[in-house]
Amino acid sequence: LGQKGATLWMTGCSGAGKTTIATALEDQLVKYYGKHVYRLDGDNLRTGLNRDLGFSAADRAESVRRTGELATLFADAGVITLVGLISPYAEDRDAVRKRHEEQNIPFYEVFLDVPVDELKKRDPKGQYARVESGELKHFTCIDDRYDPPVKPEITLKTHQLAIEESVNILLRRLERDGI
Ligand code: GGZ
Repeated sequence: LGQKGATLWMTGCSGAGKTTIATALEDQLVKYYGKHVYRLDGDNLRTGLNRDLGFSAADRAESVRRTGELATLFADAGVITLVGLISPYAEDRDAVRKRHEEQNIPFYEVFLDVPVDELKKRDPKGQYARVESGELKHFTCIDDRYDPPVKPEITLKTHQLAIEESVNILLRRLERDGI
């Protein structure tokens, strides 16, 4: 039997650390555990598979749906998929969860829970400054809806944890579950 696939779905505001944590986790899973891992995030999806989608509510929903479907296909191929999308709407994330449950694929909703004040301080890409100046509108977690997960499998307060600590929490959970 080959490797068992799974999806770790990281949700949270821009700058919460989705890409950072996913990249660091991918490193560990590949280097020390020899796992087949693939990262799907806004950056590699929005230029290709999702290049027809913008940031309207309908487009974000469709982006989450497509990414969820892709993750289930990867799991079928034995790949551990690390998703990093803001994925702001609870109903879209719940639909992805349901698709995984229907197919018996382990699904972990990972909530990167960081206060907005902290995100504004971090502002690695200057996005929050652009929102502040009025240049950028309908920005998630500022003036566009973000539904915090109600029952996430894992919550990471990345402002209180070192990157390695967050990664270890995820690794321990996967180990515990035999993935
Ligand atoms: C949120 C936006 C928006 C709006 C552009 N709201 O800091 P970034 O720049 O690199 O991360 C954000 C990224 C979010 O893409 P996702 O595919 O993860 O979002 S979603 O799941 O909601 O579809 C941000 C940039 O795109 N961006 N406009 N209005 N983020």
